[in-house]
Amino acid sequence: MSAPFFGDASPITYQGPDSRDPLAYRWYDKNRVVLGKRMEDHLRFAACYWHSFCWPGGDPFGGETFLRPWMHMPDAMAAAHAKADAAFEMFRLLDIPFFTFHDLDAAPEGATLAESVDNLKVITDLFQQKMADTGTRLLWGTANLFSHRRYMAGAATNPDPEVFVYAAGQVRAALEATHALGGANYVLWGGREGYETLLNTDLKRELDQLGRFLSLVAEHKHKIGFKGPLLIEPKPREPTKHQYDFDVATVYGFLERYDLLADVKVNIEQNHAILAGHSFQHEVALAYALGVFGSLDMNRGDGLLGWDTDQFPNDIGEMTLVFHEILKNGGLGTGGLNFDAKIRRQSIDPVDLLHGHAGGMDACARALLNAAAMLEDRAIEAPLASRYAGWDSAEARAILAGDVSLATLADRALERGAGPQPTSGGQERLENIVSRYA
Ligand code: 3MF
Ligand code: MG
Ligand code: MG
Repeated sequence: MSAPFFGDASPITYQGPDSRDPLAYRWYDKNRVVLGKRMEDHLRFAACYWHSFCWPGGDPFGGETFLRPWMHMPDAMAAAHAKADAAFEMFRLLDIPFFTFHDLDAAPEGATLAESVDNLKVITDLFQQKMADTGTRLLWGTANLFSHRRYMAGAATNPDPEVFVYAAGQVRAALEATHALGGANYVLWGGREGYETLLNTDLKRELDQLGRFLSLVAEHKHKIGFKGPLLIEPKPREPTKHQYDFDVATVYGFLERYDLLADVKVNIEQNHAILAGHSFQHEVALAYALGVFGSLDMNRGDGLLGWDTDQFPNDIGEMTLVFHEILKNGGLGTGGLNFDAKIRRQSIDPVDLLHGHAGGMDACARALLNAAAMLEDRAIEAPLASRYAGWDSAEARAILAGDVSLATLADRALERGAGPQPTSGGQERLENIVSRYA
């Protein structure tokens, strides 16, 4: 066991809204019961391995700023152990119930796939032991099928079937590691599953390849008895110009075409929604409406930047609307709130990681409370129900049930003379209601 990475930092605890302690929870009180459920069980927070423990702080114009000790150790497996020590130290200090990781975040890539798989097995055992010691659980695991140059033209969608085969090797190992650790879900983000130009891309073939790959993963999931859903993470672009998993609606159509709806749901991320030209609330509402809501990556973008900045969330207004969708649809299910978030490049102190996560958790807790109050008062639900009340009549229900022909409706419209009168949508009134809560 190496020296504590976070020095003498003490565990972060709930101290109430009036606390002046910069490292305290003001709203996140994990045992507080909200709408019949403990806050911790509503929110199911997860810290991700990659941004906090694998990213060195580089950007396109400059390299490492963080200088983490495990990034400068000659023995890659010893470094993986030191990294795991720091990660579990952070989980404990935050009292965060879950974590998430990619295969290559946890264990180093070997000279062959067999070596990489062996490395992952060693670290899976280490995780198992650390999880038993601390009670930390795994929200999801995943495989990195986008960083290595072999994947530059895609993993499942690569023009070379050998790359598809290699990706299958990586995913089997990562899925089995996730299963061994009791993971609640398994994620597939298609970072390179897209294209830069159609001049060198056979789009039809690539979609078929992606459909086949996911079907294979679903088959294997059943074979090993993994119960959680597979989650696709929609994102319209970055790194590729056009990604096949563009947004929730596109992913839904894809899942339907390849008959994957029984096994695959979506993992939604705020800035991916924005990059696709949607609001975060839209993507969440649509996923629930289509029955494919899986989980959330709870980080945000920057309104002035056109790329995915993966910042810790702090827009309480936006999050209140998202939690309202979550609560009215019965909660996160097997999903959770994963901070796929990184501290800024200048935030070089270990304690900055604690500030980022604790602030994000607190912001979510506050938004949850706002949304719960709004829902309990039926503040938005009641006006919504009355707006659609006409559809509750027997006559309207018969239309939706398919019992009435177009000709019958047309004759009815002719009989009714002047026709329906429009009513106000009342948007301003509704926005003001939300402002009372958020
Ligand atoms: C990229 C992402 C990804 C995924 C991760 C897990 C590197 O914008 O959001 O983070 O969340 O690969 O699927
Ligand atoms: Mg993400
Ligand atoms: Mg992202």
